Amino acid sequence: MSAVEDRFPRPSVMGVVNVTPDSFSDGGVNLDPADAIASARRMVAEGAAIVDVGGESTRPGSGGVDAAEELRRVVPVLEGLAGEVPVSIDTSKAEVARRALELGAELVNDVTALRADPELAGVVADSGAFLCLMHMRGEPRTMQADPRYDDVVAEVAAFLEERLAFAVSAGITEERVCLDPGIGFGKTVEHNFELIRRLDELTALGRPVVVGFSRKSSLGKLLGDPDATTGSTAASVGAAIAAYERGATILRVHDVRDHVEALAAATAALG
Ligand code: HH2
Repeated sequence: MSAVEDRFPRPSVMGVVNVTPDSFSDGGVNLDPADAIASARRMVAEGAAIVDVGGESTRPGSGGVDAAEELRRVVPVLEGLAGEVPVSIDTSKAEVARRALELGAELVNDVTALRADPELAGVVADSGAFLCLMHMRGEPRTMQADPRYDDVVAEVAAFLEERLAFAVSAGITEERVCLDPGIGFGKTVEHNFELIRRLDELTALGRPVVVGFSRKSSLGKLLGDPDATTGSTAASVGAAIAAYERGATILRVHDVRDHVEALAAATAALG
């Protein structure tokens, strides 16, 4: 069983395929399985190391869907990609993860960091899959209502350290786990940028760090629109390159080609 850092050398790109009607930046684009499968294939052709398939939006204000609906959305896509495209399943539900792993998914990306479904840790442990543990303050429905921290980076680091210890205590191999500060999940614009600026405090936990700044509203707000719900590709690329320079291993992005090209240049320049 390889470690995350062997399977995903720095920098690796994770392409986002949301099979949802309501995701914040690409809702509806890939709701038809044929469209989602085509998007995933294109992302891998453009240089993505893996595609993250999700059937539930976690955008601010979102209420979530049940496992049956999530499975209805993602299973045809996973069946279409099986054996051909490396897949991560973006889910918090054991039932969805179990089915996705049967269909060949190699990574479970849980935005609740194993807090939502008590059975998910066992599913990941038994399968030997890779696991991404993400920080979120509160829940999607309410998380953007006045988020406050004394020290956002210290609090995110302490949370991720605790969740990593929990995962290991549940039988998950530490080398298979990566950590994610959860850009936009219960954080202000300033919190999000501070997490990138001080990303070394998260890489110090000893596990590869995933960053998903792509298209997030903080980028639109930074550029002067206080009501922005998304950010541009150019701003996304800028944030991704900064995160890479500060030590991120996996960049979770919607616009794969732009990020792959920018990261190739950044890697060549930074050495
Ligand atoms: N962001 C989103 C969803 N899943 N997973 C990780 N590990 N890190 C992230 O930053 C992250 C994530 C939200 O983005 P998106 O999937 O585009 O939107 P939605 O949740 O509305 O489907």
